[in-house]
Amino acid sequence: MNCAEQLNSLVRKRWGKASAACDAHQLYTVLLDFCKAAMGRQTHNSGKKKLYYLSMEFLVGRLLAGNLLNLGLYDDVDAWLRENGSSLADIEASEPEPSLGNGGLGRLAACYLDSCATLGLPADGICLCYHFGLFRQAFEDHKQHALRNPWIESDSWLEDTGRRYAVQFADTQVEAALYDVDVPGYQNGSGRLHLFDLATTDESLVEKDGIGFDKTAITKNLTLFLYPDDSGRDGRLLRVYQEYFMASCAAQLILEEAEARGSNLHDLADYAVVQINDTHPSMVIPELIRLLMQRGLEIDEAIAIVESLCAFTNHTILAEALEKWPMEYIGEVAPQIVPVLWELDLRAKEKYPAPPLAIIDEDNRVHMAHIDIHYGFSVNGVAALHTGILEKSELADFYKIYPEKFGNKTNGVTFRRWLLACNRPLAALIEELIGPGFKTDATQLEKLLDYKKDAAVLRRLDAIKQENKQRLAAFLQENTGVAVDPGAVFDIQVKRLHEYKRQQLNLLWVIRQYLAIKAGRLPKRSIAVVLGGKAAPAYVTAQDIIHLALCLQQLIDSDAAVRPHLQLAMIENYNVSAAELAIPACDISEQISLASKEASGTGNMKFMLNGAVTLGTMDGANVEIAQLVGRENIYIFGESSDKVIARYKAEDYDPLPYYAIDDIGRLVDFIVSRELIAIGDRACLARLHRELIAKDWFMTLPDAQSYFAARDRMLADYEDRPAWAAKMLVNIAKAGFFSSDRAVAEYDRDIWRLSGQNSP
Ligand code: 26Q
Repeated sequence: MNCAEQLNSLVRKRWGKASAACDAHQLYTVLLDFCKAAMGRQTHNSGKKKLYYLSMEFLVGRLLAGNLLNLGLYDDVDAWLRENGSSLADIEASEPEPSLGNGGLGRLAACYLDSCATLGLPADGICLCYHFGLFRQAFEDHKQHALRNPWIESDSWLEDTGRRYAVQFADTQVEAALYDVDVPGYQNGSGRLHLFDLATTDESLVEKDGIGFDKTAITKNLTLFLYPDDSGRDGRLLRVYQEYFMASCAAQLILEEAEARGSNLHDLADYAVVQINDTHPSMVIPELIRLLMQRGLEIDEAIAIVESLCAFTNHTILAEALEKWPMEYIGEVAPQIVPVLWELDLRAKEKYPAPPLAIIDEDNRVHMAHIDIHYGFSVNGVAALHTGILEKSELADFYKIYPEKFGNKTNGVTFRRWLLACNRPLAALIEELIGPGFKTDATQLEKLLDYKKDAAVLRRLDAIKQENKQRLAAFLQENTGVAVDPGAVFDIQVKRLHEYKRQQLNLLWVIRQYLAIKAGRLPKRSIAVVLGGKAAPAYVTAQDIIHLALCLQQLIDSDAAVRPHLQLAMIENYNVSAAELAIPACDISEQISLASKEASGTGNMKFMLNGAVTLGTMDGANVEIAQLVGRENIYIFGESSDKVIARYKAEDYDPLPYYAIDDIGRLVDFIVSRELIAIGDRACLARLHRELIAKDWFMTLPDAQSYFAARDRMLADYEDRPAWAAKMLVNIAKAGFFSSDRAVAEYDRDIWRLSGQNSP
């Protein structure tokens, strides 16, 4: 039977009718079964040694299209759907989107699983099965509201493995249920994502119209949400429960599987390697030691084994994001690991008595990163600049004692999802020009440079961008109500809301542009500014920035004199699916974090790969993008990370002198203008205004002038259409370095060492 015949027969079996008579959801369920059956026929990558990628987040996004693509079924299925009056794009809308991550760190984990599967590496991801994931964002009264995001249906990608694990908390024992999601590699290979759920989780605990619930009912709430509100003690304690629950499940699974493959536990490091994705899974270290001792090993040996097993990735240098849990919390959650932590701390202090190196500080707080660094064999940052800052400042004391542990692994993204699946027309053009080799060897994209002066190719590149803009404009109309001009320059900033990412700087430019248009200075071409991102529910300034964006959106959209020249659209509930629409349509990629604060960024790589030109600071991986494409193909502005770091050290930053320069003050004051206050909430706008002039912790104002100048220059350069298209082409051609295949191969070469140890 060919693919269409198989599908028709599946439809008949399941729904008792012809395919053409099915609705989208019915077709979706059949495709889910079809895809799962195909994945079931694949053999999982296997070998003696296996990687366990531990992460509290795996932001996988929708899985149908990507899985079909990797399985080589995409074109056949799409053709079959079209014969039946539908298309994959229609069907995809029926797939609920899991939101098992906040942003970059979670999406990175998902990209890495795709690459491990593709490269044939035996690697499984381990995470929790959050029933409602990260909240769904809804806008009401120009403010963010948090709703639950249910995604588990009776037909789903989850497979119940039937495996159950006991996890001991201080006052009760709970049962963990293991669900698996298969991860097919591109054209070959496959891996798994293990999701642990608490068997007794009770969804009815959650209030009807929001995300509130009893934080203390651990046996009912443990796997309801990702990273619930942590502003109070109960919320923080729940986070520790989640972390220990995952660590304990992971440790049990690792030992069980290693023994099943023939390990006697003394040789565990020949069978397993653990990558700890930021500090959230760090309790796996004391838990593994405890379990090894329970199985009869001496403490010295147990510690030595775990030291040769665990590797740590740091994703942030923001002090407030570094986890330090009160020992009291850990004692309340899992008293059995407390003596292990004291022992680890004691041994570290005997060798390295300096207080900044301690695991447990004078206030009895446990520094999670310090466990990983002392008792792991590898520490890596996620971009060259970031690793350098870790070594030179943030973790300098550790770098001095363990220089051999440190290394850089610049992030990467999977080109299957972020080019082949989300931008089919561009992928097809590239294949026509340079052949299919780039799909498995991304460095081959460089061959595109041969077409830098080929006017016909450049025109086609531009036409594809145009087609993608049309598609995004239709989505924005639906999602935001704003009618974006498809002929506009598309300027996009989509990412989590955070002051250091400086969405507020972007909005100051929008205000400036609005005022210019009001004063009769019209841009050559209309400009569509697209924003998107969620803010942590307890993060007031981030909520205020969203409020400002939504107020500005209404101000501009309701002004018939401005609307033809400037549009602002803030995507509601920005998620992976929205990213897949926004990124291919982008002309100007906003990567404007305060230098030194964005560890790497990965959106910057996806935009570049899809032919957007970056407007950015010398931060994170932007530095490496600039090196690769050259200064004529990127727009850099703002102060250097060295200068920013020095400023923080001097503690003498004052926004007021910058407020006084040129028209900056006028733009900042517009936040509390009559026009905006008429639309929004005076208190929120005034609070944001005060924040910017009295504090401005992420130094928006010193970079404002150079940002405005760079953005204006970019818009002017955009008018030389062939020259701009050549910049697009260079960006695509140079993106190969940012493939997660390269990143994962580096992890394997320097840290995991799976290749060579395993049979293919
Ligand atoms: C901390 C304490 C308690 C609860 C939660 C957390 C927490 C949760 C999520 C802390 C941090 C995160 C997420 C961090 C993150 O996404 N970092 C991003 O990682 C990307 C992948 O390496 C980088 O590209 C980004 O620069 C970085 O911001």
